[in-house]
Amino acid sequence: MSERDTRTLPKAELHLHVEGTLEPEMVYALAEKNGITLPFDDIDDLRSRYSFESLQPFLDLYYACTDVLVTRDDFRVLAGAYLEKAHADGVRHVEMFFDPQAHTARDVAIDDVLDGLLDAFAEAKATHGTTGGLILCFLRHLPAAEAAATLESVAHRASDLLAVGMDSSEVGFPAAPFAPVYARARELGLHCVGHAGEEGDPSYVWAALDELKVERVDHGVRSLEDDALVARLVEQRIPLTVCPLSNLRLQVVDDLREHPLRRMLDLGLVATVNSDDPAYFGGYVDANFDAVRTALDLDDDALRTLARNSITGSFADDDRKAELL
Ligand code: ES4
Ligand code: ZN
Repeated sequence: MSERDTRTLPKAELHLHVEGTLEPEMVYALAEKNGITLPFDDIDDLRSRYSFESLQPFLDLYYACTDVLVTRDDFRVLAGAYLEKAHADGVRHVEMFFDPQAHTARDVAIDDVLDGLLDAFAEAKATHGTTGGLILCFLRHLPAAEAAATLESVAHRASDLLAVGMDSSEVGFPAAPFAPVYARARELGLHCVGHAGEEGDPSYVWAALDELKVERVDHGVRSLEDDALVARLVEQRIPLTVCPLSNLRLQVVDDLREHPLRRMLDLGLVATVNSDDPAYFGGYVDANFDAVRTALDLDDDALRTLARNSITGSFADDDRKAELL
């Protein structure tokens, strides 16, 4: 299958941080519009910083750039630009992460964040028929009490959300304190997902499953170090939202030819391919498909399985899944 063909495969994107779609040009345009001084000399200086030794240096840059997002329209424009690119890559359904605490900490109203993102989804639905929704992520490096307060602040709008998730720094930040927040999210009718096993060892994936009761594991690549964990993920058909170019750029893998994606498929795991933070990691979803197709020499069957997994692993309703499969 050529790059042209992977692009036309109907697929869902299940691991995409909308703040991670902030391209350098938009960072500078929004900074100027909103009167924000950036901690970089200029756009070229910003561009020179896109090489990361691990997750944390990336997150530091990601949060610095996020500060340019202020108004409802900023969020609409950001998400709208992503949804257009995703459509061109054959993405028909998007479950989009956002980090409300990165915005409310700067006194941006959470309603403006939600409304701007929902505006973009409404436009994409009208223009392209794109379906999907929002996944509110808790920042795991902050106290669970702050996550709980964030969730309560939008509890009256739970129907505007699809799920809750958890992201940011992983190692050293246990999941267990967030268990009551996840229980509350379920009470509100929300699905539950979470980042685990990106940099963290398999114990982080066990904790996401057992403490948070996640229905999907975001990344999860380190799960392969634990056979019992793999057996559990296969048995329960828990989807893993894998992000190959992210793993390469954050040095989770040294070389894409060593990426565990092919082994994951061979083991019967429900693996999917996603772009994570495409503005930072060198490409949107089709670039990720293309990179693993080449590096792992994936055949057409494997590529079709990955696209199908993204649809079956989504929270779309059965009618929509049937349409896309
Ligand atoms: C993230 Cl790649 C990654 N890992 C954890 N948290 C994140 N937030 C945005 N991108
Ligand atoms: Zn992520």
